[in-house]
Amino acid sequence: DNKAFIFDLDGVIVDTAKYHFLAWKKIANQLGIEFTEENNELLKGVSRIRSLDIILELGNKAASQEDKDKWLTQKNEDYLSQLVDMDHREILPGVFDVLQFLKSNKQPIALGSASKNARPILEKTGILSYFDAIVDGNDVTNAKPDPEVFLIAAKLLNVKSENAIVFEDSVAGIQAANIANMISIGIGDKNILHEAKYVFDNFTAISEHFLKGL
Ligand code: B16
Ligand code: MG
Repeated sequence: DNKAFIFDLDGVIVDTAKYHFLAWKKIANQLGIEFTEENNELLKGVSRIRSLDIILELGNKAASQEDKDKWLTQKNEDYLSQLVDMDHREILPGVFDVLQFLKSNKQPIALGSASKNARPILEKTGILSYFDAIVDGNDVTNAKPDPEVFLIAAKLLNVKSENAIVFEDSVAGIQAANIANMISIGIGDKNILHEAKYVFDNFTAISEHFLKGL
């Protein structure tokens, strides 16, 4: 049976978490809410709207929809301004080699990200052409751990769920892959991503032999 490889974006292909953090920290501090890197873990893989709600919950603050919309726009403009100079150097270690290996073995590749900024990031880093399908925050209504994003990707690539392999750095994303009955591969800390079928520190730890055996 045909397989498909689905990649999350932030924290898997590029380390944009640091830029999201700086932009959210500005908003939080503006509202008098303390926001640490540890708090930022809660936002990984989570949609922009839900991220703001989590920050407001941390600070025990209520806000009008109008204010929320204003902060969401401000956060995104700030985040995008930090991506202006982004290029291929931002691609995380080993990712390019794995994409190249899969491509040369004619394996279908998809993106499955919560971000609404996924396309420009793939373009800037020069890897857009590796993807046979892109499913991002503009295409889904239900955020991870809902499996919608990965199910749409598998459908676009015409593969059954059990033949789809998902690379994820967030707990919500691993749960989404598991709920979809896909093969979940965590990229990051084993203790945090213990629900994943396999976990690797990063892509340099993933061998061609392992990929072939999936
Ligand atoms: P945006 P992923 C997620 O991307 C990030 O992990 C998360 O921190 C972010 O809030 C979310 O995208 C939305 O991003 O504001 O650019 O639409 O990990 O699913 O690729
Ligand atoms: Mg991620």
